[in-house]
Amino acid sequence: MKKKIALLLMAAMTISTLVACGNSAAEAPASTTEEAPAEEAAPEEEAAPAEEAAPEEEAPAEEAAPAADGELIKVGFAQVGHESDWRAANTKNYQDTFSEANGYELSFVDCDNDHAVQIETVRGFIEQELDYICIAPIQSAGWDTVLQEAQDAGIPVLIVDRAVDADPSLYTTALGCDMVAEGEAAGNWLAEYLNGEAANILVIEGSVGASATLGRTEGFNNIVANNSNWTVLDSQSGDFTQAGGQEVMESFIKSYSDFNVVVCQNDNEAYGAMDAMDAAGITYGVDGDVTIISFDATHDGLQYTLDGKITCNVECNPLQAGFAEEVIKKLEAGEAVDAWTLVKDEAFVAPGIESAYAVTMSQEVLDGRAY
Ligand code: GYE
Repeated sequence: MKKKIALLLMAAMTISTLVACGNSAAEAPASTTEEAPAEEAAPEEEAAPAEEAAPEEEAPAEEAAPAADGELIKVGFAQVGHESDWRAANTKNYQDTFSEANGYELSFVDCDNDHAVQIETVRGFIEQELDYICIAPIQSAGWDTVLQEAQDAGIPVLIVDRAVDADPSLYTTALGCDMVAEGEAAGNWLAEYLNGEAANILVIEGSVGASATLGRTEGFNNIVANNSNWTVLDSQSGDFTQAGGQEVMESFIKSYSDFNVVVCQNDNEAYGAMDAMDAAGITYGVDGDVTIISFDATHDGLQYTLDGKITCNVECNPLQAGFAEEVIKKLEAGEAVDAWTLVKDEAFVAPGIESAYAVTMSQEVLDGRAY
């Protein structure tokens, strides 16, 4: 790329990767804007990922580097935050993929679910004249100005995981799961499962304004509209966190006594919702009064599906960095890239349930889970 000023020196002395998140959402620090993640030092117990990914026996960076000239390719990643297990898996996947051993210098910033921090992070990447910028947008609105700035600076931008509302001509490519299709899969499975039975549904949404939330809500509501005996009693944001899921479920339990379906827009919210129902003596799962649907299908989420607690779990695969790397390799080679790459996913249901929309869960499926 054209902006390789003093790169050799920087490659030798810099690991700009910053880690502001733990491996588990449960360890997540409280969110404060003062603690802008860019300034946080990596916690001591966490080795910088570039070091993790480069054990001594591996080929030296020069040999593995995709850049023709052997220089490290500078990639900035403005990550959403550390709200969920899905996010932790996604972060690790980026850090493993964009390692020094693989030929990259990754500037990773955990934006702590703060849109303003994320915009400023991208501006920082532009000022640092990075070669590529990956953005997992916290919210879909409000991107035009900074995307224009990146374009004016000639830096390719990859919109990853979630989508933006901006004109696609303002960024190079986008990749991720189809959130509307995920919501529809959940709805279609529920219709098949209930087989005409009425549903009083409570929805714990993800973070407000996130495309993952908007898409899953839209998709699910498309199916609700086809089922005249389904009612969505309430729909509130649990911010994609376990604490948020618990809080929203506790307030639902106070307000509604007659519900038989709870839709949680990610696994962590489902864990919180289960805690709230346990505390209130409400039974759930294949043998209980309430059917829980979740999204993400992370390892722990699928364990609950195998155990019959989360009856249906709609996957969103967090291992997406390889798709981003493929785009970057093509751009490095001067090749054209697709405007959009779909990361495919599937749904899973508890043992004993056969579905046209989902795979029946087994120990084998769980064992094969990489995240
Ligand atoms: O479902 C949730 C995470 O954007 C698909 O964000 C992602 C969502 C995922 O916090 O767990």
